[in-house]
Amino acid sequence: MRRILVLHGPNLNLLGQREPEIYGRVTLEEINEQLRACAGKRGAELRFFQSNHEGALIDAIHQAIGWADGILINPGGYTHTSVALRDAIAASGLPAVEVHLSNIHAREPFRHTSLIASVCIGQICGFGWRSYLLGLAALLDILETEQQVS
Ligand code: CA2
Repeated sequence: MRRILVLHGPNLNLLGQREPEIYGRVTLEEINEQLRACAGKRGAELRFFQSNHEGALIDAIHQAIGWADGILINPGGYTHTSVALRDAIAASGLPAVEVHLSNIHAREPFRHTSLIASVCIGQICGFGWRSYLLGLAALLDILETEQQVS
């Protein structure tokens, strides 16, 4: 069974309650439910963690070492600022997929740069809550393919 740590960065706990024109009306718990359903169909186990604190997200990555096979992460605003979060993902050695609700490349210039992307397999953005499902599917596909090859 594949085990995935799902990480949600700062302010994502407000999803569905504020700025629906940018981030939609779906709540974080509804996204987690969708992910749980998808993982269930594929025989994967998920752990969820949301924090508004950089260090707490880093601690969660450290704690996932030895348990998780991969990380699905929406780093929120830390995407554009956090060398420490980037270093934690790299140090974990875990395959990670970065997801965003909005198309960060079509927004303000400061959102065009991700410090996280270069330590991830890839980045999916712009599909609203579906970005998470696409990211999970891609991560599980890659983990399953690796198992077949090795
Ligand atoms: O599009 C995304 O998923 C982002 O990661 C969201 C971050 C933003 O800083 C990134 O550039 C792109 C912001 C998350 C804030 O979430 C809110 C949700 C509801 C209301 C207010 C903020």
